[in-house]
Amino acid sequence: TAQKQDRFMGETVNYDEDSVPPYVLPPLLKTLKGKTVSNTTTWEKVRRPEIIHLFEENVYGYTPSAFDSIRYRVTNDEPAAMTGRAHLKEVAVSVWNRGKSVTINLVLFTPNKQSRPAPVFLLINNRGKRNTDPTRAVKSEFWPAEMVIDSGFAIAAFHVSDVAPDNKTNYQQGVLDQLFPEQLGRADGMKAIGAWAWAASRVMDYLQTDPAINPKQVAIVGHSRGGKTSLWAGAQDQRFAMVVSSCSGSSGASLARRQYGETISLINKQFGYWFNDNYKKYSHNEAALPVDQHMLLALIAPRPLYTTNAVEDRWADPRGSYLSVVNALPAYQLYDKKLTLPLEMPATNKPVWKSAIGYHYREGKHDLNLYDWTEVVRFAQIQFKTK
Ligand code: GTR
Repeated sequence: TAQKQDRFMGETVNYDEDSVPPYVLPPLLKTLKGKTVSNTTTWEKVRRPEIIHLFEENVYGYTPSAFDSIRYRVTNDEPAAMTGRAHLKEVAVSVWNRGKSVTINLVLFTPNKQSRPAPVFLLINNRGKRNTDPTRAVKSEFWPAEMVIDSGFAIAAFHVSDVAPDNKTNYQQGVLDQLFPEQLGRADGMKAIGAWAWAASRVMDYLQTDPAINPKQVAIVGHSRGGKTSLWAGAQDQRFAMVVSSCSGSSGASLARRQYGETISLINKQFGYWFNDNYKKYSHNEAALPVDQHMLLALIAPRPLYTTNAVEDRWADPRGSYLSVVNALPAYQLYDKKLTLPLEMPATNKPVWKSAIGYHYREGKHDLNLYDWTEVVRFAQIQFKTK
């Protein structure tokens, strides 16, 4: 039988459902002035901006909205890639601010089979660059480009290291020290996750200009730390028409107040450079956090949201992640009164798709694999009505 607790970084890690403390989530549909949100106008005009502000202030930091200029340069163009099935474009997306620049290298395959602009999945790649190999000499389930192309979607990726290296010693080298150095001196300044999400929006700027892409059908995808980032990117930038978050866990989809698996304290100790400095105040102090992660998911409404968990990934608190979706539902219901979800987690390998919400809990370990992509693609075909 599975261990009910563990030790990590000098702390107890809870894996026992019976030891989850009682908690009260911050209200999703009540404004800071105490007004109940009962329609989409109040949600969009008042409550949604309030919640974004709370996440900026307390978790991920502020995202700068301005920069001087952006330029796109195609560095490789192969109209008959993947034995003719796809058009490969590698694009250098360069962003300039006060005389300095950062370049995000985008890999993009679009399907050749169809003539109309394609929907696209954009992966925030937080693993090895070989996972998104443009030559296709290396193929990986983390980014199964051939399968996605054959399903009628384009597939794209950029690597987080172009933007903010995923390391506490040099995460500053990129967007932060080159373009927005003032962020580094602020307790509410964005750090690595903020920078990665910002970069996803710059890639979105490019995708809006590519005639092979349907700009209204861009799905942002991320796994784990990338999944935390896809949620934050999708929450802020409503041009993302769908958000996919795989095994995002603590400070992603999972409810912090459950303190199950990775807690705020543990993530701050190991990965403090992902979040703003204010987030440190909530280590062992979850109840004081004015948000919980269901409010992040709610910011995606009414757009399609697909989240996943894996059985062997208790560190990411699968149940807390599903409960987060359930608690985000009232925001979706402002748009779709009939939408409901089962209160209990679905069985393993039995995806739940209800209107704009998709979720599955699959066998296996912490990963983004072919099972995940296959279900996500099928869900997207329905959402984007491409089938
Ligand atoms: C873990 C971290 C998680 C998750 C994961 C990953 O070590 O504690 O929050 O981000 O890494 O990104 O794979």
